[in-house]
Formats: sequence, C-alpha cells, structure tokens
Amino acid sequence: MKVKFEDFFLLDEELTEEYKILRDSVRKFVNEEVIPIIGEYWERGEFPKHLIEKIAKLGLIGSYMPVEYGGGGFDKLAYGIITRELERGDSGIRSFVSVQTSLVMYPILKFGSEQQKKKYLPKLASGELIGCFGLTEPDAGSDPSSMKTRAYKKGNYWVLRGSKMWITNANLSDIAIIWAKDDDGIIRGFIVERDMGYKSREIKGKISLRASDTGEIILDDVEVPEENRLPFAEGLKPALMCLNQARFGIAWGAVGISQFCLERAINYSKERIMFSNPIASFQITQQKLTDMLTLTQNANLIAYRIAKLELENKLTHYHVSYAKRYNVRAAKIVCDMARSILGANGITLDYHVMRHMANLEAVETYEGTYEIHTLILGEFLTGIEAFRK
Ligand code: TGC
Ligand code: FAD
Repeated sequence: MKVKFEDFFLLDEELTEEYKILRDSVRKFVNEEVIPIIGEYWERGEFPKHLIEKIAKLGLIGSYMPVEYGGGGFDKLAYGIITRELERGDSGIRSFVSVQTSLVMYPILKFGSEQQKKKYLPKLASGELIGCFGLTEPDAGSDPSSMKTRAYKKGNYWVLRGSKMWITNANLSDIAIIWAKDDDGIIRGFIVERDMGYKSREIKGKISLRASDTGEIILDDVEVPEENRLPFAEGLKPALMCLNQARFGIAWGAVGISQFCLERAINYSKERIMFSNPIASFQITQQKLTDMLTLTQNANLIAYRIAKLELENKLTHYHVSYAKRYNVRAAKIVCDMARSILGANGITLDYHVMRHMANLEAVETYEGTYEIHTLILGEFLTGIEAFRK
C-alpha cells in the first residue's frame, strides 16, 4: 500500500463515501473559487461577498443544523471537514462560515424559541440573512463575564446599551446575537435585528484576517422586543457553549492550513535548484519537512478524535481547548517553516503561505487565546482556576 503524506495515517479511509464527496466538493470550490482570488481581496482588505451565495448553495452554512430549519442535517465530522477544507483557502472564509453556523445559528437552535428558529434559521442557512456574535467588548476580551453592555427591562422591551468590539461579520450583518447583563447582573442573549437600531463600524488597519469583515457594534439604547430574547440562555455558560462549537471548527480549520503549507513546501523544495541541487535534497530542508509532517498529522489525528468523541457524546470543552490550542500553534510553526523553505517567494501573496501565517495571528487570539486555553487545561489538571488573582 502506498501511504501519502497528505493522509499519512489513512484517516480518510474511515470516511464513508458521503463524507468523501463533501470533502472533494469543498476542496474543488476552494481550489477554483477561493485560492485564485483571495490574495487580491486580502490585499484590498475586503471580504469576497460574491462567494456567500455559492457557499450557501453548497450547503456549507448550518451544515449540522436540522434539515427542518434549512440546515444540512450533517454531523460535526462533516462540519470539521468543511472548516478544514475552507481554511485551506483562507481563515476569513472559514470564519464567515464558523460565525454564521456556530455563533449565530447554534445559539438560536439551542437557546431559542420555536418561533425564533422558524423565523431566522432557514434564512441564515440560505445566506439571505447574515449574522454576527457580540460577546467581546473593548474592555472585556478574555474575561467576558466583566462585560459592561447592559439590558434594561422596559415593559415588553429590553433596552440594550453598550458596545461590542472585534466582531466578525459586524458590517455585513442583518442580525446580531448580543450578550448583555440585566439589572441583576445575569448575562442574557438577544437576537437584535439591524432595523432595531444597532450600528457597526469597520475596524481598519488589520494585518491579519484582512479578507474578513471585522467591526465594532454600537448599541445606543436599542429597543429589543422580549420575543427576541433567547429564552433558554441565562448566565455566561450558554455563550461559552457556542464558543465550543466554533473552537471545534477552528481546530479542524488549522489542519487545512498545515496541509496546504506542507504540500506547497514539498513541491517548491523539489523544484527549487540552489547550489546545483533541489533544496529538497538538503538535510536541513528534509528535517523541516519531517517536523511539518509530524505537526500536521498530529493535528489531523486530534481533529478526527474530537469529531469521534462528539459523535459518541463524550466530547468535553477541555478536549476542544486542547485541540484549538495545539492545532493552531502547530499550524503557525508549519507556516513558519514553509515560509523559510520558500525563501523570498514565501513572503508574497502569490504563494499564500505568508497570508496564512498572518491570519493565524488572529486565529490564535480569537475564540480563547493560547494562554486562556493553557489555563483552561491547567484548571483541568489541578482543579485550581488561575484566571483571576
Ligand atoms: P467559569 O466560571 O469558568 O464558567 C462559567 C460556567 O460555564 C462553564 N464553562 C463552560 N461550559 C461550556 N463550554 C465551555 N467552554 C465552558 N467554560 C466554562 C463552567 O463550568 C461554569 O459552569 P457552572 O455550571 O459551574 O456555572 O467562567 P469564567 O468567567 O471564569 O470564564 C472562564 C473562561 C476564561 C475560560 C472563559 O470566559 C473564556 O473562555 N474566555 C475566552 C473568551 C473567548 O473565547 N471569547 C471568544 C469571543 S467570540 C470570538 O472570538 C469569535 S471569533 C470567530 C471567528 O471569526 O471565527
Ligand atoms: P486580552 O483579553 O486583553 O488579552 C491580552 C493578552 O493577555 C493575551 O495574550 C491574553 O492571552 C493575555 N491574558 C489575558 N488574561 C490572562 C490571564 N488570566 N492569564 C494569562 N494571560 C492572560 N469576539 C466576539 O465576541 N465575536 C467575534 O466575532 C469576534 N471576532 C474576532 C475577529 C478577530 C479578527 C479578532 C482579532 C478577534 C475577534 N473577537 C471576537 C475577539 C476575540 O475573541 C478576543 O480578541 C479574544 O477573546 C482576546 O481578547 P482581547 O483581544 O481583549 O485580549
């Protein structure tokens, strides 16, 4: 049997035909529609909006939501495969799908009323409505429980006052899932429609995730009807449960970047002649490639394992933290090595590696920084929380 570096441990052999078709169709889409154009959009600092319709038509939004609400009816393994393949193209494209699926549709599915599910989920799945998720604030990042945004009850309405910072899809959004504290300090979730009055402002000057829409959300006494409160979300835990879903997709997505960069580096090193020999023939290059293979395959094994645990209902948020932390850091190291193998070409948009490398800076920060996931696992190991003094 011939073992390929792309799937060293033959994990794809575990996939049924249905998953393989899904993998191949997303990969085809990324190769044909994302990779050829993404550098230009990244350079311009613009999200490629024209891809939304195609992404939705391929069933990549809400893939693990029930069919009755317009979702794909797939499981989380399928979601992992989708995010892995999309992030081979660009983290911003994967981010768009992560937010729409795991941070907007998931909270409505999990904590929403039947009426809310029927009203919003099908339109979110089809891309007719774009959503965003507002948890982070200018002064509340790693510690979302310190949020300042308030929800005041006024008759049958809630008045939302505050602001949210670093919000993916903020400017594209028609609706925002907003987390705010009520008079008793209880965190509640709201589906806020653009027409209800929230404003957004683009964050400019990013040198990471440039092909993703990132903005601020301003809530200046926005009146939200009681029927738009998520009835089954109370406290910080529901928001953290949403993060688990998105972190799962990031852990898979990071593998896509590693796979892409390893392949690039192998091909380049065989073609690039220096000192009259392909650079692939030098021992230092081979050591880099071997380290890249190891990091990539370890990350892929972890990704498959968390999907299996999820299917068996055994996945905990500790597993997800482990996977997000390891796989993103592994991808950063793989990108760094690939970039060095590509020499000067490695710093250009044409070869894609440096764009991935820059994107990973944001990916390692959002959805819980490397340090926060270290402390989550530190708490798992010791039983002692070390976030606060
Ligand atoms: P803490 O007291 O530890 O927890 C409150 C309750 O929640 C439970 N819990 C979780 N449950 C489910 N999933 C998780 N991941 C959970 N983590 C904790 C916990 O057991 C407790 O339950 P109970 O029953 O005892 O009440 O809360 P804390 O205030 O101490 O905070 C803990 C900490 C620091 C780990 C958490 O706040 C955290 O994860 N901080 C990082 C913030 C973060 O990740 N923000 C992400 C914002 S969204 C985003 O970045 C989108 S980017 C999207 C994209 O473009 O792809
Ligand atoms: P801080 O919390 O200020 O942390 C700064 C540094 O201090 C980090 O290195 C951190 O690890 C470290 N640190 C903090 N606390 C501790 C501690 N206890 N011990 C040790 N070290 C610590 N948020 C949303 O709600 N929705 C979104 O859609 C969204 N999209 C994003 C898109 C992008 C491009 C980016 C960059 C961010 C996005 N975020 C979003 C916000 C993201 O979740 C936060 O940036 C992240 O949680 C970290 O918060 P912070 O940036 O305020 O950093």
